[in-house]
Amino acid sequence: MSGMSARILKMLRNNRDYISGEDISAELGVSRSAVWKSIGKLRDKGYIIDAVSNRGYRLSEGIDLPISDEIHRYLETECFGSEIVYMDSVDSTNNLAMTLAARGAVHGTVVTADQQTDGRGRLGREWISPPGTNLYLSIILRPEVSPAGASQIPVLSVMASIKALERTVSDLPFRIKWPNDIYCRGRKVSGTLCEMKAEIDRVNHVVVGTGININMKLPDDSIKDKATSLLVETGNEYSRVRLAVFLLEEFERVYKRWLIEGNLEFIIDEWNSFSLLKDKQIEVRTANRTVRGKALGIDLNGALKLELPDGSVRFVYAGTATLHGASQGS
Ligand code: BT5
Repeated sequence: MSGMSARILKMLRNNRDYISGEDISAELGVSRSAVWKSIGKLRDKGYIIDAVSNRGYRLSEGIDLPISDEIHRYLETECFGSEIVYMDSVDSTNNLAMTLAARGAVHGTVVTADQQTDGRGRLGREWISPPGTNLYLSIILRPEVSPAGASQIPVLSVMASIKALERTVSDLPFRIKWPNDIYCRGRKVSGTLCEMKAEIDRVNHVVVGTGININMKLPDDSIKDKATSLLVETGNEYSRVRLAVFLLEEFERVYKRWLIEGNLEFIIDEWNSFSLLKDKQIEVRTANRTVRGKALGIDLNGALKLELPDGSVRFVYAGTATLHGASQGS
């Protein structure tokens, strides 16, 4: 947003009543037609600005786009989200974040978008990302840990997502499905895709991309029976901006604690208490095999502990889990 638009927006926000074009142009030292043009640009961005002759302009309401100005109105973090890059449309916020990270974007830089044209899930799967409804947010992290240590970050991010969801709607039964999905009443409401650029002993950067279905009506397609949204579950709409703020605040809190503690011990019990799979018979598909057993919860490294039929315990570091005998996504 241009400097003038931002200053006009600030004046409108600070005045509950109408403010005349004359007063704005005098305050900013610009012509009235320049003021008019900037008001037009703000409207193009989605701000609803009433204009009444002889009275002037009034901001009717803010907008619910996860743009920097809106998020920064509420955000109380040290560095998560200190820089926010917003796109009306992007192939994938993770792609853009990886590019920006490679060009040196600072730790905590966030990329958000109104829609993704090629939103990605894990293993090349698709993430349905329509405009005007959901949150698509990627954050660039530069942890000073080994690549193995960085693989614990998805545990932190999914915990941040579930806390952000609970802050938004306190009475829905959100559950974590290992490794990084959030379900509500048997359907997926959020997913996270973590990507990393590393050398053998050193992490360059990690990008954590989270999608949360907020105001999406169920699309009439392949995910209809698997997905849900806060709107579908409650009948109410929720602010994408506020959810982005909650997510960044919760993520920074848990991330800072993790850096101090040096492992996941502080979070394991809480994570397991949210687990959809704990103590259930499940099936985990890994890159080259399918393992069945009873899920015992996660360990210090974020691996899933699985009790096999012969009583031995196996640690699974990556894969896709389903409840045994249930369809994918249960
Ligand atoms: C995930 O993958 O759940 C990770 C999703 C990460 C999306 C975010 S959005 C911001 C950032 N930018 C990106 O490009 N990605 C990240 P996975 O566990 O592989 O689940 C993918 C599966 O979920 C698909 O195969 C569908 O079955 C289902 N799915 C697709 N879109 C969905 C949606 N909007 N809601 C619920 N389920 C969906």
